[in-house]
Amino acid sequence: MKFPESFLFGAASASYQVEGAWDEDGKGVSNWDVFSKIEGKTYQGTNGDVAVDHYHRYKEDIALMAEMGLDSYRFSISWPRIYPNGDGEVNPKGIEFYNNLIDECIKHDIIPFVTLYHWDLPQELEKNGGWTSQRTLKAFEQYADTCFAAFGDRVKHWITFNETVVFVRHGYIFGAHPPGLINDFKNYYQVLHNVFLTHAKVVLNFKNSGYKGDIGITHVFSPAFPADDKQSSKKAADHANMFDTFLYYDPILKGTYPEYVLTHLKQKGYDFELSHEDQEILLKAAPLNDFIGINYYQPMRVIANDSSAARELSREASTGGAGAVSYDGVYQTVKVPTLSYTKWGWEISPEALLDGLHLLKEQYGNIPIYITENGLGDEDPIIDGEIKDTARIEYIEEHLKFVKKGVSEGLDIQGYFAWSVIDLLSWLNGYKKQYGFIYVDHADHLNRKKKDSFYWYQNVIATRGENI
Ligand code: BGP
Repeated sequence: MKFPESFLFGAASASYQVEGAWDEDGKGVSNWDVFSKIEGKTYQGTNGDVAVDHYHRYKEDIALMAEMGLDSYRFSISWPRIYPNGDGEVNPKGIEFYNNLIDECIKHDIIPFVTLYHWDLPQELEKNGGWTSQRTLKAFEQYADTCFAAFGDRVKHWITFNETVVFVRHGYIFGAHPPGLINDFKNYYQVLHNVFLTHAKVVLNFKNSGYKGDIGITHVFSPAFPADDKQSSKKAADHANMFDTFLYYDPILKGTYPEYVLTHLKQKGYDFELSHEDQEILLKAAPLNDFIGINYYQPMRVIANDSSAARELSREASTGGAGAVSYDGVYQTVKVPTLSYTKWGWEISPEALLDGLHLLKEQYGNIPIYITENGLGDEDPIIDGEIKDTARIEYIEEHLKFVKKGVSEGLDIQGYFAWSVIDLLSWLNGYKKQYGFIYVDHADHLNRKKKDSFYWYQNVIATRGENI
């Protein structure tokens, strides 16, 4: 069986992780430009000042994507390039850059799939309260409108936010992303709600303005499964799914928050402001019928946290490997010796992706889905100058097999974007953790080189995945 003709084979990136040119052509400073320069926050002090210089090399990169045969390129717009201060004056050079990038994609028959927010917030807004402040929420609506008006004639697929729960949790609980706060639970839940509300408003604005195209949101997806058959582990997995999946899928797909979560938050004094008007807006924008983007890397195998162990707070502990106490202290993720893991301790389980998608279908019906990220972070072996990333090929092939199975079972999966199209800056793991089909030589002027996986994916796309 081949994948349907309309299925998009793509690959992804994000502005801060690829562009560089951090202070060029009128771009404002982002929160990551500042945060990455605080000692100890990133791996070996790496930052995105230059990244892989996609800003200057986008033509070369898109030509490579075209050679690979990509149907679609998912990239994000850097908000401070468009609005250097978050709101106020538009930077024409920022608009020009994304016009060029989009036109270059279209010239090569590559569909641009655009994320509005992949974590680089204008520092001016961060400084003034970030996502806790009404100014930021308003400014995002304005920024989104500006992008729809400038690029909406050519962009037909929009993602409002990338992985809300990740940037908010890392920012307000783990101290590992800006604004670098630790255990600020009250703001954590309030900010989650602020972002979901802003998403809903932007969706309604988009629809009411009559733009053509689809608009969705991308969530990380880490379904939880009990690590053993103890009743306490089952309960822990249910709790994890409530707080780590349904808490952020429900407001988008149902327009409400899970009662289980709201009750817990009230008991702990972490309940957030949810006005009647906000509730109406969430309900109006839900269910989000266009699509939901899913970033899938790994599931969680969990047991109850019976000890008094608290979560360790460090950059390393925030990089997602199994074997940590949950952020709320209720459960622990565990490494199961019989399962396989990446070098960074992320479980490799294509089966859990499909099981998880069925779980979503049970909860929300057969919603249109794009897998907006999936891939293997590795240190690729270089043998005689060739990049032999066999492990990545196996990883993606196995996941695509289960995606195909899902399609054949009737799940509405409309596309698959590998993370990442090119080696790029990992937020907390620098350039050491590679994900791309295209290698970037940091010792030789950031020259690009095709990996084995490049040729493999080229063949998958050309044959519409028939041999997978
Ligand atoms: C997702 C982010 C991506 C990317 C990816 C891999 O959470 O949306 O931007 O970073 O994870 O993560 P890492 O680089 O930590 O391995």
